[in-house]
Amino acid sequence: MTVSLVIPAKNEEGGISRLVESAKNFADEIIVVDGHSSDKTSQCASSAGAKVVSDNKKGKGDAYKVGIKEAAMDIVVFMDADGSHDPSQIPALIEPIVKNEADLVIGSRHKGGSDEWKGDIDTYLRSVGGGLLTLIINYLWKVNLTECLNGFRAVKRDVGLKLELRANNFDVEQHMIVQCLKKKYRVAEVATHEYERKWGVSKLPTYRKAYLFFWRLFLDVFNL
Ligand SMILES: Nc1nc2c(ncn2[C@@H]2O[C@H](COP(=O)(O)OP(=O)(O)O)[C@@H](O)[C@H]2O)c(=O)[nH]1
Ligand SMILES: [Mg+2]
Repeated sequence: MTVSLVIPAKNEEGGISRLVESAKNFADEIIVVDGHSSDKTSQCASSAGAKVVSDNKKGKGDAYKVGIKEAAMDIVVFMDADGSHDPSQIPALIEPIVKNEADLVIGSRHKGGSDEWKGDIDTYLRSVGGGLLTLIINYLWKVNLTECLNGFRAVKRDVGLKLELRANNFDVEQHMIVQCLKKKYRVAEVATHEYERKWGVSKLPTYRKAYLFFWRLFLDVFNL
């Protein structure tokens, strides 16, 4: 099966070229969805050989939707643009789809470890919040996931196009899982490792945006 790699990127000029170069052996096409970066993200990605498209200025979820529509291959792999994910893990990530055992595969940091969890308040909040969301999703949709927020994931393109994703922001990760489960698609997990962001700064202010995730779950539970 062929792979489209979709990389949402907002102000990631620090290393996007290297990332695109290092991913070439693991994808049949690379699409960088630029979030109207004020730096040279778009030019760097394009010179490194990626196809560059722009999102609609609504956030990471918006970038995912643009990326899925743009992708032309059998499987769409999503990977962050900050060096947190290792492209050499793509073959392992897509394996359950290739074996026809899953339609969506989430990279699990619980199973593969994360260098971003440093024991400070910010990562503690992310860990507790993410754990609570996963617990509720597991309980309501009768699954056994260890993780619902990792951006390193793979979905069958035809399934991705049918998901009717509404989330436009960082809440897209959990929403994609819930939409799959509601539509009876198979969701699997594979252990992947998360590295520390290697350049630039995070675009997710944990305290100010925490409500987003629980609000999305509320909307999803009540089909709003
Ligand atoms: N296209 C696009 N990408 C975004 C946007 N916001 C964040 N990203 C990208 O989404 C990925 C994850 O964001 P990041 O700031 O690392 O979040 P964190 O890992 O939760 O701290 C990175 O590749 C960002 O560049 C956006 O509004 N548009
Ligand atoms: Mg990051």
